[in-house]
Order: sequence, then structure tokens, then C-alpha cells
Amino acid sequence: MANSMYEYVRLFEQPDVLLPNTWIVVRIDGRGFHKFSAKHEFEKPNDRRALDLMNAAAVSTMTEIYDIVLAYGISDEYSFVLHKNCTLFERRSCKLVTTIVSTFTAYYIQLWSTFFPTKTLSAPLPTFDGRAVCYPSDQNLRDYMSWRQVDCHINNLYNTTFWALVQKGGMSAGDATQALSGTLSSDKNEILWSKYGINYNNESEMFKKGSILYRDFELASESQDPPTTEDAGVEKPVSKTAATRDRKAKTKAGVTIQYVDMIQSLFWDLRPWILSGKA
Ligand code: DGT
Ligand code: MG
Ligand code: MG
Ligand code: MG
Ligand code: MG
Repeated sequence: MANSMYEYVRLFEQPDVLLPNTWIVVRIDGRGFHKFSAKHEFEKPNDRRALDLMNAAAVSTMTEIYDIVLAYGISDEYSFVLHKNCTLFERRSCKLVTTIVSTFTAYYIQLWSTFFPTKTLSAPLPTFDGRAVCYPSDQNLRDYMSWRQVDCHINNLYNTTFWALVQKGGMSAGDATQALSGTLSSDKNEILWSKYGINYNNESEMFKKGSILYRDFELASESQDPPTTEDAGVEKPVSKTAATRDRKAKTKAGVTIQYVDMIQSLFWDLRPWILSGKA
């Protein structure tokens, strides 16, 4: 019903379009996972099943939302990267964030029993918050990813040492916290090695580096070439056929999970399609 007397209420809706030509990162984070992980008896400090479940939900999210070109997961959080030239939902922040959060949450719940076959998912059910942040330059985006990966490393080294002191050393949580207060990375490595014979370097790459998801065009059997969008600029719409071709190539390429360093240039140099927008 056009132009009813109630139509004016639309004026209260505020625009929330994200800055054009910037990388969009939607970071989601589990709500109250301190409690959730305890209630569902996640192993400490890292529960492989829980992280595999996070990754599976993220792969499904990325498979469904083609505009996500890269994702990075640690602990109960995931960062989803949309390319600078993304025009999904006209770049409306709320639409992007809520769609990604609800898609991820739906898959997390659906896939739960695959990863925890003997543990019933109980209330309060897992939920996630989310936010979108724009990064203007490729370097800003790389620095964002480096920031998360450094966080992963710092937290994992701390947690690995903390739980070694508690589980292997029989310390109370309070004493372990005290013992680690003011220590440097080298001190924690030394505690792990000298007291428990643990070489931190040999810990799982997934725990040390976090999980990186992207579409691997090298692995795509039929289509070796990344799809082109003819340098689609912000203002230049991609033709329908090009968009369909893109979509097909992306579906075919599939999402791969890697546990590698993203801080050095090598990761980006070996996978130029991620930053170039040909993926
Ligand atoms: P929030 O995000 O403010 O609602 O609160 P939390 O409790 O989710 O806190 P956050 O996100 O800072 O920290 C994540 C929590 O999830 C942290 O307490 C450890 C827990 N967690 C995540 N992954 C694992 C895991 O693999 N094993 C165990 N035991 N706990 C985990
Ligand atoms: Mg939080
Ligand atoms: Mg959380
Ligand atoms: Mg968190
Ligand atoms: Mg609708």
C-alpha cells in the first residue's frame, strides 16, 4: 500500500552504509563462552572438537555468503573479511553483520552433534555478537589480521603454560596466575620446557596460529584461473553473466583451512587473489 499515512515512519530508519572502497571485517564472538565452555566440558586450554566446530560453521557461512574472501578464527571468535569492492546489501552494516552472525550461529547449532556426538547442547544455547569495521588500505587489513594472530599466539602461550602449571604441576589457579604474572614469552617457554618437557614449538599449529579460511583456486580442479570481475570498481556494476561465472568458480574452488603465519608477506604473496579481489 503506497503512501499510506503511516509511511512517514520510514524516516526514522537511519542509513548505516559502510564507507565505500574499504575492506569490511565482521568479527563475531561467542557470548559468555567462559561459562558455555565450562558447562559443555571443553578441554583446556584448547578443545579440538570445539575449534573444528567453529571452523565448520565458518566454512558453511563462507560457502553461503560468496562475498566473504577470507576468514580467521581463534577461541570463540571469527573475523570475516569482505572485499573492498563488495556491494552485498549495498554495504549496509546491520544487514551484513546480522546475516553473518545468524548464518554462523545456525550452522554452529546444526553441526554441534557432528563434533560433540555424546554431549547434548544445553541452554543457554550458543549465541554470538558481531560488529563491522572498515579498513581503508591493504596494509590496514593485513595489520588487523596480524593483530588477531599475535593475540592468538600470546593467549595460547599463556593458556598452555597456565594449564600446564595447574594440570601437570598441581598448582591452584591463583598460584598459577601469580607464577605467570610479569613473565615474558621466553619465561613461559622456559617454564614449559624445564618443568614439563614441553617444547612450545611442537604444539598444534591450529592452536598456535589460529585457523585461516579462503577459497583455494589452486585446488580447483577444472577452473585453474581465478574468476575475473573485470576490475569491478565500486561504481561499476558487474554484469549478470560475469557475476554468475564468478559464483560458479567460487563454489567450485571450495574453502580451505590453513594454520599458517599471516604476519609475514609470504602468505599474501603466495595467494595474490585474496587481496586482488579476483576471489
Ligand atoms: P563475552 O565474549 O564478553 O560474552 O564473554 P566470554 O566469556 O565469551 O569471553 P571471551 O570471548 O573473552 O573469551 C572466550 C572464552 O571462551 C574464554 O573464557 C575461554 C573459552 N574458550 C574458547 N575456546 C575454548 C576451548 O577450546 N577450550 C576451553 N576450555 N575454553 C575455551
Ligand atoms: Mg568478548
Ligand atoms: Mg566471547
Ligand atoms: Mg572471545
Ligand atoms: Mg525481508
